[in-house]
Amino acid sequence: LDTTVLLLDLEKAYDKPDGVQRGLIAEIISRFEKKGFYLRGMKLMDVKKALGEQHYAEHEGKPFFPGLVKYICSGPVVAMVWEGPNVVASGRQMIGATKPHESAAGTIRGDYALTVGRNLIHGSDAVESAKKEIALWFPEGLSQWKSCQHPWIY
Ligand code: RTP
Ligand code: MG
Repeated sequence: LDTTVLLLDLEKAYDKPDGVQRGLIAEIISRFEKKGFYLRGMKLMDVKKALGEQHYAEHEGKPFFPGLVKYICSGPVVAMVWEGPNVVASGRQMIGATKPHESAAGTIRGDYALTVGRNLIHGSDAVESAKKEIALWFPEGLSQWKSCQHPWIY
């Protein structure tokens, strides 16, 4: 089974409503639960600059990099690990395109975000990136808790 890391941004944006003010945490978690994925880890945490830079290292040197790191470090995030068949690909579909105006209606960004700089949620873009990101965001490891063993639910 694949796993994926999702970071729900809870930043208090200066110029627009944010995840906390709009109460989107439960909504986003609910979509992944209803799809049938299995929650392996979740925490609310502040993000230090070094972690933000490491997380977005692939974008270092791009003009939006400093602002992106500042953004992810500017408030607490909810870091989650979800598990299930093809969860990386499915998760990216559920999140929607990077630019909210290109995200399909029905996706998280398509339904709740307006601009690329405040697109609510990160999702690992490949199984390999997910492995690295799980190590980065959950150095303490994941719980081995299993919700149930019914074969039709993960
Ligand atoms: P993410 O990594 O956050 O899940 O987003 P993504 O894969 O859909 O997009 P990616 O290309 O990895 O970009 C990472 C984040 O950088 C910000 N960005 N800003 N101003 C810009 O042109 C620009 N381009 C990207 C977005 O917040 C994007 O999610
Ligand atoms: Mg990305």
